[in-house]
Amino acid sequence: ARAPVRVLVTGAAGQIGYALVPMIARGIMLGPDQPIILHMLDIEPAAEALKGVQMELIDAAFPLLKGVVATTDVVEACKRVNVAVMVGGFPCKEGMMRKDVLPKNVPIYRAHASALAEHAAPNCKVLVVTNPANTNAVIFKEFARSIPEKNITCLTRLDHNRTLSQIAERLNVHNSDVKNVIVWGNHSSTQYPDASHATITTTSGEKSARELIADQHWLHNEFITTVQQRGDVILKVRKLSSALSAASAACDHIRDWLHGTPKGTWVSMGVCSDGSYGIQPGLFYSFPVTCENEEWSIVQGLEIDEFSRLKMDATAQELIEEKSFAYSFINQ
Ligand code: NAX
Repeated sequence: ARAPVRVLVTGAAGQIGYALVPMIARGIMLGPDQPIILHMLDIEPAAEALKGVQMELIDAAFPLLKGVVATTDVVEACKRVNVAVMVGGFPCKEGMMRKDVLPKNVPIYRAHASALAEHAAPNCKVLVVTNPANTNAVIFKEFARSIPEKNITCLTRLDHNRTLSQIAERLNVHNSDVKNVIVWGNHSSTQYPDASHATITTTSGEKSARELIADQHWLHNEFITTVQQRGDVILKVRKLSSALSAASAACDHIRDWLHGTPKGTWVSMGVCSDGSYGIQPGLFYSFPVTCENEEWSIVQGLEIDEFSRLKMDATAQELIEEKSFAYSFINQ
């Protein structure tokens, strides 16, 4: 039998946590043959609720779930974990700016990153979900110097999946027939959902999405804004931010990272820029990546037209500003 993998979810008593932990326990993140020990961290005010989640996990009698650690102790939560999904933190409520949550999340990320750097299993893989996700990843990296930057990523897969679905809906095909969309940049309203390299599987072979969608105006306008603003729309109608789709995207992200992306297919992940596509090194920026042997690499050599260049630079600019704003708190 395989040794269990320890998966940490911070903020596990929150709404994404509540959707995510059963998915992990069912094998959706790491596969149907991989036993799991779940580590769940939350804070004192949520301790009772966390206990309740633990009880429900027990009641669900998941065959793959070999143990549950539910705690408000950061060190206990981080011990020997192989995968860390960072969802805990101060959420961005309706009407709040991303700028407002950043100062609240710096001390939280400092504590979690230091504890993981010291106590996690070697080669622990980290996924930052808490907003502002890209910049929290910068903060994480700063306070977890012993964790290789290759092992730190942030979630833009939800935006990627939203992009796939918008294209599928427009062409009246299933989302599994659409591949190689890209979300560039920040997980924010400046993100650039890009279908210029996307292809559609049709009965007469692979076709480019750009050719099938004759309406370039739609591709350059409504398509982009619909994806960019999808989170706000969900928040308005549900009175709560996206949770099940975020949890599902977190599973997709980790699964593809550890098990590899299918041949000829890429996904979007927020990773530390190495300067690819002219993006400032050190920014956590969403790129198209392929994964193999538990490592991601940025897809190289894609042709970038003038429209894309402007959008990619605008979202990079926002990340540069967020990063320097974050450093004003990191250096305090
Ligand atoms: P909730 O407020 O429901 O849950 C957050 C949980 O974190 C709470 O249970 C809270 O007690 C806990 N928490 C607070 N401080 C903590 C600390 N110091 N240590 C451990 N736990 C702590 O928010 P939820 O809707 O679950 O969203 C979580 C985060 O995901 C938010 O930052 C949200 O903005 C972000 N999102 C990111 C997305 C992405 O694609 N990157 C999409 C969905 C989501 O909006």
